Amino acid sequence: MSRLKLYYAPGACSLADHIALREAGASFDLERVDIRTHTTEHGVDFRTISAKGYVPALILADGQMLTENIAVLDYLATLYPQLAPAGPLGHSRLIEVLAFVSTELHRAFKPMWHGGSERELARAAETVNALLVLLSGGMKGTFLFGQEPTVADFYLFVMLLWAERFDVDVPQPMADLRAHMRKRHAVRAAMTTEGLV
Ligand SMILES: N[C@@H](CCC(=O)N[C@@H](CS)C(=O)NCC(=O)O)C(=O)O
Repeated sequence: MSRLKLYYAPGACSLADHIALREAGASFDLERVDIRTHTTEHGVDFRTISAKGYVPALILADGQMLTENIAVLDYLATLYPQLAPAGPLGHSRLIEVLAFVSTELHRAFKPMWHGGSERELARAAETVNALLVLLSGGMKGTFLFGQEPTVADFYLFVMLLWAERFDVDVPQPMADLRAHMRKRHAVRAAMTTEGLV
């Protein structure tokens, strides 16, 4: 059995998993991946490690690899229940939000990351804003599920950093969530390690 190991790219969606590991106080290793060249910081072709070629990829204590952010964040929330919403429907609600963030919100940024036309960028910004308005309507407190953040907030936080980067307007509760998240020790540590601050 060994430590968890996260393959990440600075500021990418893997930042959510990185934050989760730090918030949980986990012992883990990190390896940076250049997602343009698919090369790890040790000069290895990342596609020989994960055929999918994208981050996050989490190596579990028994050596298995887990990919797909919904699965990785769900795994971390199961391992560290303080990062999951409570209640009988907690797990289903968590998956509901993770799926929304992944398949609706994350996907909506594609034109911004992949050189969309002016028109596509404007439409993407509108979509991101509308999705965030929808999500903020269901917030139960400062964070999505109340006064403590869960892995879903970490994923959402990365999307809110991307919104800032691409000058997308976000509703006030989302701007507040982003500001609260930024103040957290684990978040600052993760962002500093990734060279984002
Ligand atoms: N389906 C994957 C997508 C992950 C993803 O889009 N990762 C991006 C960074 S945010 C990446 O590594 N892109 C590089 C590539 O696709 O080659 C998931 O949900 O985890």
